[in-house]
Amino acid sequence: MAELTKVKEKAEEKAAKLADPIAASIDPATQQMIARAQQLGIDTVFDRAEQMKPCAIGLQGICCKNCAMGPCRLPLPKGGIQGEDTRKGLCGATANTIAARNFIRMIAGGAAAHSDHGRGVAEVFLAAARKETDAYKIKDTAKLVAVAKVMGIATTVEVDGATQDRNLDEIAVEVGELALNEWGKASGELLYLKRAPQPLYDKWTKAGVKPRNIDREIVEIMHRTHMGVDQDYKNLIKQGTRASLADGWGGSMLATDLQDIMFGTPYPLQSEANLGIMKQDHVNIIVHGHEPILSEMIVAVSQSKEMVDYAKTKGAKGIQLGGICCTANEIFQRHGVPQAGTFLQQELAIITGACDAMIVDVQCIFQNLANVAKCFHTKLITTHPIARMEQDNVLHIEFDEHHALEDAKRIVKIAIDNFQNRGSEVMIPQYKATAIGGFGVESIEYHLGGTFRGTYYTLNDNIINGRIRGIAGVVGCNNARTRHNEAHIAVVKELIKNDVIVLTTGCNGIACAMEGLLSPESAAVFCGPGLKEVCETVGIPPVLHLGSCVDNSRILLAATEVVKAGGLGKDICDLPAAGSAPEWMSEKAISIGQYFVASGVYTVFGLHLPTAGAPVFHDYLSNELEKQFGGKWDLEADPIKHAQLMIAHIDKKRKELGIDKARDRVLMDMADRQKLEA
Ligand code: SF4
Ligand code: MSK
Repeated sequence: MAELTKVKEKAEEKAAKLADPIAASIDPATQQMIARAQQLGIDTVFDRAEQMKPCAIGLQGICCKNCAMGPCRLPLPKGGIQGEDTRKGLCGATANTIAARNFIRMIAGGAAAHSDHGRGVAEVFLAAARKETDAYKIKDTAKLVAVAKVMGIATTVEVDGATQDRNLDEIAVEVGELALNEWGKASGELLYLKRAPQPLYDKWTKAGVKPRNIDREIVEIMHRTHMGVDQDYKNLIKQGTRASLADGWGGSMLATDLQDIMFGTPYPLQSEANLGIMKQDHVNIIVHGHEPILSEMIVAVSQSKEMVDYAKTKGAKGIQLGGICCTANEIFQRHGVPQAGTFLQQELAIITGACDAMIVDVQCIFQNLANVAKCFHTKLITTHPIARMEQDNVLHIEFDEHHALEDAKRIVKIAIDNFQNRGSEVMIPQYKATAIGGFGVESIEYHLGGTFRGTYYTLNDNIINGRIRGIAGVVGCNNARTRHNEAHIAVVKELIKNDVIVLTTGCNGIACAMEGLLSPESAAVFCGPGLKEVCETVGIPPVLHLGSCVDNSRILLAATEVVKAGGLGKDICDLPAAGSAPEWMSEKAISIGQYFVASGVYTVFGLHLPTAGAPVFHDYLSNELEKQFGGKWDLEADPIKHAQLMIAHIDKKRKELGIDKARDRVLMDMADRQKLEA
């Protein structure tokens, strides 16, 4: 506790700059834990956001540090640009060039993160297919065959004139090899681009943005944005588009498919969300990060009788597993493991004093976790070779698919052994909500599709008749520069109130779970009459949880299925649909935003965009991209206006499709029916 005293002293020095817990989050568990941290003298991201303000020039995307003659900073003149924009860096780079370079470097970072995750999955998949590991298996053979067909792999053979199913092991090896090849193949284009509606594929061809392989597009961004290379913001964003498509229709989509085949395609199941899922009398293990390669093994081991019995020998009643960030989404959608919290709650999970181990892999992990863990008994364990921490209280246990179960056992055992070391500083906030997760392209088809048609017919029908006004994908992070979860929840509630069904992933999914919006009962409370009727008839929540950040690819495929089912246009951009990231913070969000836009989706971000300092480039993202792909970027920090922009776009599309009148009729019919019932 010497460490705790030291941190307390430091925090006292800064006492004036601590966050106001109520202003920092809408979530009572988070408010309680921020106050608890402050009482213990431990700083959290909420306090640090008070103590350090962002750089206004960087925020607008107009600082270049791509060579040692800079950083060159190009602030907007007071009163805005009058006449010609004469701002330039030492080399002459304009604000548009600088903002475009920075923007596509963010895409490169985001696409690299998703795609490297995907590559890791593909490598483990191939090892499983070749039976080089006992820990990972091919679980969903129906999805294996479906994916093989998409990849053009034969799934049947002719034997003596008769057609027979091919050996699944052989198919799996071919799928693994072909998938892995997508990262570095020498020629051609990504295999999955053909999954898009034909008009969209044709737009990509015309614009010259079809990705050649995943790695190449990311590397090319780094080359083009090197000092003195690409100096045309239009050409720069063209490469940004190509790399983002390599993410959405490449690395992320492959990650989702291969994970589903290995770990099971999600189907709806019930769980709980928020810090209150942690239990005082259990060993609490929190898994945080992104890759299910790790978390799947931790789930398997911590649920084993051997480990539960072992926990009991140490005085615990059992093992409580919980997730943070997208790892939470992964194990929630496939196993119903509760979600402990969103991105901004990671430090707070340790500050409960009841976290016996936090196991992390890659992405969205605060380095400050190590400092917080020092104040408690918590074992912080890094597991990935590319993501280590310098602090000496962090254990590194490298996870390897060839001995994954042994690694997982070792880690879970460390957590159990640590249970007895808990101090008296335990405070678990008693807040949690019931949540249903595990929706996907397949389960939406099952719940909302026609039983006989096997398509999205019923969903389309309900959109056409106006009970469902439209579809929104609301996704993405928390950001400590705005009140935790406020915009997430306000945007989603405004959408469902207006009969827009919401598909959610990432930390928005966890925020909605914490708020009770992933329960079917929430339809009666929060939805407009049309959506409420559909949800109650089918028994689904108005907000469908589709998984983690890489699972945004499920939204692309669900939109494609809606197009295929007919009646709502010929391309994704024809649909009454919109995308949103109300509290974004990561580079991955920019990559996702760009591939949504390039797939025809009107996409609104909250907070700000790092393009405000380059109005011409900003305008290009908003208006010119729409001419090429039918989708466009927009920005609105106010959550209600943000949702209203999406609804206005949905209504515009309904009008273009000629189904705007149907909605008026349906709502009139509903009212008439209610009158009759009364
Ligand atoms: Fe400045 Fe040009 Fe160097 Fe960027 S590349 S830091 S704008 S000189
Ligand atoms: S975890 S990328 S904070 S959604 Fe995928 Fe959440 Fe954003 Fe990380």
